[in-house]
Amino acid sequence: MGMLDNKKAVIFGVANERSIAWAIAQALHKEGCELAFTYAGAALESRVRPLAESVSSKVILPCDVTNDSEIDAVFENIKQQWGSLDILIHSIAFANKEELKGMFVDTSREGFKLAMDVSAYSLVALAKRAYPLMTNNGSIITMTYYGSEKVVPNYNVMGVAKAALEASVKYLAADLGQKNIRVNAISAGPIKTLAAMGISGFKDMLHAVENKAPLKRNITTEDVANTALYLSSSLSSGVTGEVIYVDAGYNIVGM
Ligand code: NAD
Ligand code: 0WE
Repeated sequence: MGMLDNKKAVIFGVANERSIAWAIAQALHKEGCELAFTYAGAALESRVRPLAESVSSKVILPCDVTNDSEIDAVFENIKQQWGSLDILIHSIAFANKEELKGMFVDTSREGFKLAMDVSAYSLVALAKRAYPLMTNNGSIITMTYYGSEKVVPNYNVMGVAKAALEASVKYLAADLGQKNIRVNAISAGPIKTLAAMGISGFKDMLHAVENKAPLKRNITTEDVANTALYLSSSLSSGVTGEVIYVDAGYNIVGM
């Protein structure tokens, strides 16, 4: 008997087997949850489809979150195939590479808009379509990072987008609480995924965490997935609008 037997989850943000969203998908699957996956464009389908099929997923759909009609199609499909939805995992972020180096003051208007659209507004756009399907309570989970609250060199416009994402979590939680839908964020420490590739100094950040964090180690996607499982299940039935740190305790240390 699994903790999520008869539950249905849609997962946004698997790019490959290193993705945080993939670890979360596996943890939910182990507990008996049925899964739907989306991929961010044709180029990723060949990566995502085999992963999804390995956890018996039958609903695998394209979804670039900057495109409202693709988002509509995902939830139309879920409505047709499942009739209802219990869990939504949002594990998506994007900024142009040039915005993730140099000075924040040089952020372009277009770069700011794109980072905000993909990394923050997308949670609102997905929640808007998901909540009518969450008829028997629900849990919406997104991924954030400490750079939303403290200045992390080079995180730049992504820090501003994550601040907007975290504020959106609170406003969504306030709206959807009356429908018994909970909305929370996980603030993960740095992990070497595709989204960390080519970030200069990423290795040094991993070493800084090992030295400073109370647990004296970096976190894994499995650490994040365990907290996502808690937030997906009734174990967290009284928790909404929160940011939960899965960062080996890094954020509590002053020096
Ligand atoms: P990842 O590259 O595996 O996942 C990012 C996902 O965003 C990819 O699947 C990509 O396809 C998707 N995406 C980008 N643009 C999109 C668009 N327009 N439409 C739909 N999908 C789009 O990397 P990850 O580290 O697993 O990142 C997942 C989440 O975790 C992100 O929100 C990231 O900010 C957050 N996070 C990552 C770390 C880290 O150090 N890796 C730490 C804290 C939080
Ligand atoms: O949220 C993130 C990464 C988000 C991200 C990464 C990329 C790299 C490739 C968004 N957009 C892009 N665009 C690309 O073209 N993290 C929390 C990981 C991360 O990224 C950083 C970090 C950390 C930590 C960037 C600079 C400094 C620290």
